Amino acid sequence: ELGRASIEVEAKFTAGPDTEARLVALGAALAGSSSFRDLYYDTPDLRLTRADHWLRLRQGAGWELKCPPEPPAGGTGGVPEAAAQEPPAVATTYQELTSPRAIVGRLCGVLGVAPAPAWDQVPGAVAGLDLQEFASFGTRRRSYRLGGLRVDLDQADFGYAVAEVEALVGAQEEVPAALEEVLQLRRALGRDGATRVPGKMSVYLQRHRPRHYEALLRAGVLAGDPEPP
Ligand code: V4E
Repeated sequence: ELGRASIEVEAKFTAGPDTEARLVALGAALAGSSSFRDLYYDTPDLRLTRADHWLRLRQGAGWELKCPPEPPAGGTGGVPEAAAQEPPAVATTYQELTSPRAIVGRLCGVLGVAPAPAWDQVPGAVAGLDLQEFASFGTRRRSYRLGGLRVDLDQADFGYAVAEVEALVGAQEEVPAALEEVLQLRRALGRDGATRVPGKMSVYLQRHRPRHYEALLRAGVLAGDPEPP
């Protein structure tokens, strides 16, 4: 299972008027434009997102769960306990689950309940686990490809633009090399330096769900602003 895991290494940055020209100059090709709407779900007491688990229905793509990569079996060579508690860094690593069985299994693990037979599809589990929508927003995206990297330039419909460099790898062992590539391209494109750039969700919650946002700051899942807004 872990060998086939889809692990996403990504770093956000602030795009400028020259970002796309820079990408093309570096040899990147426009891979496509898309528009989609994401609906995000959590328990009423926010147990999924406080555990850094992000369940969403992406229009046109289906259900996805973004969550921390599972610790390797055996318990050695994994991320030390302390590192798992650290606030989000400039680059993040998430597993992206798309199969209903994997999604529901992971949700039940986090919530500490046994999967019910009726939860073989995600909507059944969403209803059964009393998950409720807490965020909904649309994104217009332009995607570039450069070697094994993807760069997404996102414009969210609540008035926030953010870009990200992303690598998709199949196994934990490939993460360090991918991380280096991602950070190198981020440096080449952005003016953010070592500054963390908030994702769409962070800004959405801050503006529209301030209590949820505060809860995630306290849980160490989201990082506070490095400077006042
Ligand atoms: C993982 C996560 C969230 C879920 C949304 O992930 P994000 O990559 O921001 O959205 P999007 O639309 O770009 O998804 P993609 O199409 O790339 O799959 S919301 C918050 N997190 C955690 C998180 C974090 N703590 N800090 C940063 C910089 N990013 C994500």
